[in-house]
Amino acid sequence: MTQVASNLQIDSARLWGTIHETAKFGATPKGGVRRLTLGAEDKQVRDWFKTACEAAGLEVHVDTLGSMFALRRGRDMSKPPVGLGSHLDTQPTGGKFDGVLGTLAALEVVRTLNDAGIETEIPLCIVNWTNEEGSRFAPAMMASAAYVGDFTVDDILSRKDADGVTVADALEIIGYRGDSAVGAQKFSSFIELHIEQGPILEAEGKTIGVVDSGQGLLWYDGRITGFESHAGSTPMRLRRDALATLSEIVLAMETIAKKHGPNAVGTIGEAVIAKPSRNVIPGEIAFTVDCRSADAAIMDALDADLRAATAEISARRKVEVALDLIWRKAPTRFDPKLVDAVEAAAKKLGFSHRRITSGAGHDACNLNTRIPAAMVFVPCKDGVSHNELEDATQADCTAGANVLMHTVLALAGVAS
Ligand code: HGY
Ligand code: MN
Ligand code: MN
Repeated sequence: MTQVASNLQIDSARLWGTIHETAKFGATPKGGVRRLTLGAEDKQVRDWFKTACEAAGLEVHVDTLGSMFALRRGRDMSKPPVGLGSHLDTQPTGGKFDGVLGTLAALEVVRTLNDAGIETEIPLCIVNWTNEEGSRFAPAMMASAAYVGDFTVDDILSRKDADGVTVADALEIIGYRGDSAVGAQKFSSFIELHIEQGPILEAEGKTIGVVDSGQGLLWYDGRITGFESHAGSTPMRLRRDALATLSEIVLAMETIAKKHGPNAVGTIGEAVIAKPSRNVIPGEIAFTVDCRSADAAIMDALDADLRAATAEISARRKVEVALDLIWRKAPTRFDPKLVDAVEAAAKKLGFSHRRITSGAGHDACNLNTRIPAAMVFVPCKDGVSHNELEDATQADCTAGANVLMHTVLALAGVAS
């Protein structure tokens, strides 16, 4: 690698500036970002991103599910590019860094290589994956899951949000139903920079997380059918109360996750009473469950225990409970050679680092089922994410982007 390349550093102020510039698309009063996938704010940031990529000399194409691919030519265009990037959509109470850091750091890497006049041996391709968050449309990491064949494109296009809008409609409305076939863009490898979204790196005073594994996920749609009746005249012993039933299920989920802990978590993140009224006993509730573990056997145990608990609660309360497993993502073991490349870059740049498992799911976890992939983590304040208070330091974001860049240069090679 040339001396210039070997000592290359990204432009910290420029990266920090782009993170805060794009945070205005969906900015919330508490300093967060609400940018639900394929909504108006997502269109704004996508348009911004396309313009910025083209200004950096990249060829941008969009696939059927709206994922954006920005290609930087290399000396040997016969080789599939090294992929780098993440996502620009956020949670309803999202922050400035989840997904955004990895996508904009990828752009910063390209801008830095352009400034230095460095051509890589094999091409690079920046990616903004559609709907990583899975909040508006399930599942999470939706587009990268379709890219690796976990779901058909038609199945994903038909997925509906709470208002009955399909993914296909939403893509048309914002003008991002692209021409490229899903999966057409090939990669030799994929590296994703992301905030840790957990407390470990900050607690240990480590700058870089060398991510070697990721939790598996189980997502369920639940439906409880009890019986609406008068809140005043129905004796307690005759009630079939859907919300009281759900309350027991929520506490059972917490007990089950703790039983299989520390390597297990469980959350009921959504619950909707069909026809709420203060003086009617809730009869019908839709809810969601998110269970995770880095151990496949624990995932199976979480599933078995949750089903047993809901069956017992349902029978005792004479209330119907349906639990539909809509998504099972196996635990991730990232490609060892790529993990080593990330670790070597962190070492070379002199950053404190440690191997770490990702508690959150990421597009790189899907990519890793088909091509070599790995991730770089940096700390976030108090380990908080999926919260408007999400925060990270400029120094850590810069360190992460430099590790990303030097990992990518090691994988892509430097032609000149
Ligand atoms: O749910 C996740 O782990 C990711 O933030 N979508
Ligand atoms: Mn993310
Ligand atoms: Mn997220």
